[in-house]
Parts: sequence; C-alpha cells; structure tokens
Amino acid sequence: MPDNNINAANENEKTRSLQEHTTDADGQFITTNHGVRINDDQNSLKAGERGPSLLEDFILREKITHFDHERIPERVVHARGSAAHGVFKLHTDMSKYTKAGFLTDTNRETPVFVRFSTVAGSRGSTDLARDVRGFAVKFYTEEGNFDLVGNNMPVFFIQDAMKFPDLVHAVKPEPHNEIPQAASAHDTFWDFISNAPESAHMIMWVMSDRAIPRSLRMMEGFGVHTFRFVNEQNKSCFVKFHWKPLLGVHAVAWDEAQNLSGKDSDFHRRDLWEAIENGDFPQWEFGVQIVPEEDEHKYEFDLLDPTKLIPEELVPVQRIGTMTLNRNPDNFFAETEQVAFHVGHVVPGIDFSNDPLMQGRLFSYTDTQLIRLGGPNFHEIPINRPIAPVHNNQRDGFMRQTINRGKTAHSPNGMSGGCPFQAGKMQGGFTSFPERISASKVRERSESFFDHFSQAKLFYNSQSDAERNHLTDALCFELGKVETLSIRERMLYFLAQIDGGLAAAVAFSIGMHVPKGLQTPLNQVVPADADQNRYNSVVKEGSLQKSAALSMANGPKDSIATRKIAILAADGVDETSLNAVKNALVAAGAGVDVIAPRMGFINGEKNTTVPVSKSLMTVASVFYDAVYVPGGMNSVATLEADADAVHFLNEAFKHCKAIAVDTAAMQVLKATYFGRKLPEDNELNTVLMEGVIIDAGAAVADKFIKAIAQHRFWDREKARKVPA
Ligand code: HDE
Repeated sequence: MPDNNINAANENEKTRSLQEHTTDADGQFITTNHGVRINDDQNSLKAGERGPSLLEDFILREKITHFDHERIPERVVHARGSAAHGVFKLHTDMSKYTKAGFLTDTNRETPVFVRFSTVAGSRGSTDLARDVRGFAVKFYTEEGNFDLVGNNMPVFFIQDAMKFPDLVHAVKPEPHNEIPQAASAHDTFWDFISNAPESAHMIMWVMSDRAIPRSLRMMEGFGVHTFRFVNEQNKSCFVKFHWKPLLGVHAVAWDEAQNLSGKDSDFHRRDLWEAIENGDFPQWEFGVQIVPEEDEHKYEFDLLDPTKLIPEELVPVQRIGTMTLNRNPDNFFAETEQVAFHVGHVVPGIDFSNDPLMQGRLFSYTDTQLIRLGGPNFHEIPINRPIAPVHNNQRDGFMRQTINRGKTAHSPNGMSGGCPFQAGKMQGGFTSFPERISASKVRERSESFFDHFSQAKLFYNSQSDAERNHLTDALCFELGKVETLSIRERMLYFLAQIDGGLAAAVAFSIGMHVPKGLQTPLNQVVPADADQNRYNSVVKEGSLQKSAALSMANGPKDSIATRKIAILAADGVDETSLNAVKNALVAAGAGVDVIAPRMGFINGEKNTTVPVSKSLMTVASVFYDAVYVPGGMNSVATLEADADAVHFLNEAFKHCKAIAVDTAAMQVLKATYFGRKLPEDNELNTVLMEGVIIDAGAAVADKFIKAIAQHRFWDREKARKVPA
C-alpha cells in the first residue's frame, strides 16, 4: 500500500474515540444482551403464580449468570484506585533530547487517563491508609500509548524485582488471619524492612506525611526509575520524570487520617470526583531531569538504583508541559478498573534503563493483565485502546473483538502485498537504543548500589521540625504495633544508621534501648555467602546535606483554591457577617459549607433565611481545611451548648487548622478545650494560637484567607495537650 493510503487509513482510525463505546439508556427499552426487548424485568417465569421457577426462563438465567460473573480479580497491588480523564499540553519542545511526538510538538494536545491508588489495601479499603500512592498516567499519543506508571514518592523499597513478591507479601495482611487491612503497622512488614537496609530511604518517605496526602490533587508524581530519551539523531540521555501539582503538596495529620478512614473512607476518591465535577480541574506540570549519557557515573549514587533520587540541587527539574484532569470516568468498572498500565508501553523517543527493578516490571504488567482481565485481548477494552491505529498478525483469544478481514495472518506474506508493513526508522518504527553491553551473566548486585543510608539521611535532614516530628511519631506508631521484640530491635539498629536522635526517640516510645551492635545479625536472612558489609551502611561523606525540594514545608502557600471551609451556624446567626465571609472565601476559590445542627434552612437574626449545606450529624471537621464561627446571639448560644459543634472546633484545632471566630462568638470559643485556656483576649498571639483569628464581622476574611493558605499551623502540636 502506498504511504499516502496508509496515512489516510490512519486518519480514519484516529477518529475512533472512547465515547464510541459508551451507552446511555435514556429513553430506551430494556433488552437482553442479545437485543430482545424484555416485558417484565421484575418477575421470574413460574409455573403458576405460586409455582416453581422454570428453567426455560432465559431472561432470568442471563441476568443472574451475568451477575454471578461480575467480579474480576482485583489488582494484586494498587487495588484501590480512582481515576480521571484529561489532557497533556506540551509547552517546551524537547526535540533536543527525544523524538517522542507528544514531547516535541507544542501544538499537540495528548489525551490522558490517570489512575491514583494506594498499594497495600484491597479494592474496598480506605483511601487514608499510610501508604505510597500510585500515580499512573496513560498518554494516548499519536504514535501509540505511553504509560508512565509512577508513584507519589521518587524512590522505592527494593533494588531488584526479585524481592517484590516478598515485599508485597510482607506488607499485605498477615496470611494466617488476614489482619491488618491496608496497613504497614504489623510484624511481617517490619520484619522484611528490618532485614532489607536498601529500604532505608523509602522508609523515610513512607513514614513522612507524603504517605497521608490531603488530596490526590495535592501530590507530586515520579517515574521513579531512570529512563532514556532518544532523539532523531539516535543520541540518548537519561531522564527522570516528575509531576508537580499546581495546588502544592499537602498532607493531613495522622490522627485525622485515621479518623477519616472511619468517617469517609472514600475521602480522596470523593475529593477528586467533586473537584472535577465542580470544574476545579486539577493540574500538574510535567518535569524532567536530564542527565547526559556521558555523566552516567558522575554521581555518588547509581542512576540505575531505584532507591535513589537525583537531588534537584544537582539536576534541576525542567517543567515542560501541563496535565489537566477535566473529566470523570463514565463508568468506574469499565474505565478505572479495567485500565491496564504497563511500564513497557513506550513510544519511539523513550526507552528503558537497566534499573533491575524496572527490568522486572517490564515482564510483570502484561502478565498480571492476562490473569486480571482474562486473556490477551485486554488492549481492545475501550479504555486501553490507543488512538494510534493497530495492525498486526496477532489473532483470536478470549473475547476477541476486532474483526480482521482478509486471508493472511502471517508475515512475511505476498498474498496481502506484504501488509502490514514493518515501519522503518523514517516511518516512525520503534527501535531500541543500541546500548553496548559486554558482561558476564551473574546473579549479583552492583557495588554502586550499596550505599543505603546517605539519601535516607538527606531526606531526614531536609525535613522541617514538624515533618521530622511526624516522621518520628509514625515510626513510634508503626513499631509500637510490632509484637516481636527482635524486629523492633533490628529496626532501632537500622534507624540509628540514619539518625541517632530519631532512633533514640523511637526507642523511648517503644520502651527499648537502641542496640549498640546488631543482636540478630542481618545476614541470617541474606544469602549465606553474602558479605555482611554489603547490607550495611556505606555512607559517602561530603554529600549534599539538605535538599529543599524534599520538604513539603517549602512548597507554595499562597492560595486557598478548592479548599473546603466549614461555617458553623444555627438559628439567629448574624447573616451579614456569614455572607460577607462566605463570599470572600468563595471569591478566593474555596468551597464553603454552612453547617448547622439540622438540615434545610436556618433563620438569620435579621430574619433572612440561610441555606444549610450539611448537618452536624453527617460531617466532621476532618472533612474541612478550616472553620469559621460567625456571631448572632441565638446561634452562638446554640453552638456553645452543642457538643458536636464544640468537638468540631476542638478537632480542627488539634489538627492545626485555621479557625476564625467572630468577636461576637467568643462564647463558643470559650466552650472549647483550647479556648477555655486562652490567656486574656489581647494576648492571643502566642504560637499556640497562631492561625486562630478573632475579629468582628467581615474583617475576619482577609486574615482568615491568609491563614488557610498556610495549610496547617503545626507548631500548635508543641503543646501536645489537645484532646478531641
Ligand atoms: Fe507496580 N505493579 N510493580 N510498581 N505498580 C502493578 O500491575 C510490579 C513498582 C505501580 O493504576 C501491577 O496492573 C512489580 C514500582 C502502579 O493500574 C503489577 C514491581 C512502581 C501500579 C505490578 C513493581 C510501581 C502498579 C498490579 C517490582 C513505581 C498501579 C496490577 C519489580 C514506579 C497501576 C497491575 C494502575 C501495579 C508489578 C514495582 C507502580 C502486579 C513486579 C517501583 C502505580 O503488575
């Protein structure tokens, strides 16, 4: 077929869209799966009204059979997920480094589908588990699908794919009693970790607040492995991929996370869904760190080691495009559940590195889809279909949907004029980067992978005081739940190699001492011939001491866009102040709920009605970023005496949120734990009360907005005396 015919055919196929596969039942009759209209979908066919059901009832049998087969196996990891459609728009041409069309043509808009997930829990588990978050992006490029199957943390627990099943078995619920769900705070996980010092860096990330994001929209994303870019001249460089959220990176408090797990285990899913429904489309900038091929061995760490990041101080992240998520899936199962990502889905211009973790993943993803989605044709499921045309001689298999015309399914052929043709370099055929390799076949790990602790230290040292406290608390919590003493002891030894103070603080909390030497040698569980030193610290001196990019505290704090603010009110509220503050918050981009003891409407003191969004029965402060209490004598009297309202404020205070109170509502504040302890009113500006704004009427709004933009006032935790 001449080239221009191929192009015309390609154009036609490009017009296929996911929409083509959606169905809408509006105004339609109910039918069987074979298109027969059904006249009664509520009653089975019986021999007489009170008689037995008849086997011939094909309508009943089809309905029940389909139902019986509704479930498919959940993902073995990352089972719990939420996803959205969107678009990627490049703003900086990368053709110097790569020939990938979607990274060189700044006029293109590339459709994407993004699935966020937790790793350890089952499909119905809580969104708020302490866990890594998956951040998987499918780019439907004109040259085929590129999947960037990353996480919200830039490093991983292990260096070699061989250890992945062990890691996952260790973190999943324990096999004898299937406890605990979606939690790493148990013996098997820490047993594994304490014997795998390569996980030190990742443990710092997972114990940090990055593991309990405020929102999926407020997380960074990372490709983790080092990839290759390859340009038109076949020159290659190394690249690390990043996603930087425009809303900044924010977390909740651990107590809040646990609370949310009970009150709304769909918190992140709901938040993403609602933001998109409201038109608050989440956005990320796409970033790359480029390392020239000749610099491969320039760093103290190995670029192929997935437990290491490239500090942004050494190689800045260049921001090259923006991803916007602008459409919720139409159907969770068809799209979010059936989407199949694969690290091996790359397009010309992007290639792999020899990272041994990545290499194992290149096998795993197709393999898992075969069992999870039931056969080799999962690429035909609408959400997985590329927008680029597909032609090859692969045929048949369960649930094949493509109807291939013609006699040939072989190549080379003469009968079909040689079609489909191999695409040469000029026609955009994928060619692997011809990396030169000369080596012995070994089961070995490179010595350049043995420094397990320097970047763990770098991360720890780069945290703000509050972040470091949270990380310490997280370890106290997790190891406090570990029952086997020798595991706790090994972990203390492990932590001591990261930071003596950290190890001592955790030891104190779990009632132990940091061991001087290792009582239970690690080499009991590593291969007998392994050199013990390889599994211990090989810290390189003179490394970078701190990296600002590793701390969430250094992120932008200038916007309250999409934040959720609660206004507590009851009958008799001062509606003028309420409306003024509400309008100011909405104008600044926040979402506001008026919360009252009952739903419907409340009457303002000037007798206007104020609509109530939620009742105190159904919400809690953990759903909100900040809370405001307007004045109005009767409203204040009601709230002061309402335990739920007082608890709402206590909890918001405990979780270090911005709180605004009208001077006419001081009684409500005084009813709280922290308000009762207030020094006399004019001395409120102590650290403890930072972020608690007291002012009259609309004057509260400006200060309140600035406070909400700070996200949290973690210094309040220094008092550590707030119940709630
Ligand atoms: Fe995955 N991983 N993984 N993984 N992974 C899966 O694929 C696997 C790893 C990641 O939203 C599975 O379709 C191996 C690192 C995400 O659908 C499975 C190894 C990173 C998702 C699998 C790793 C990831 C998965 C399960 C070590 C961050 C969810 C279901 C060699 C860079 C994608 C599936 C989605 C899913 C295997 C390590 C990210 C079993 C063997 C490192 C975001 O194939």
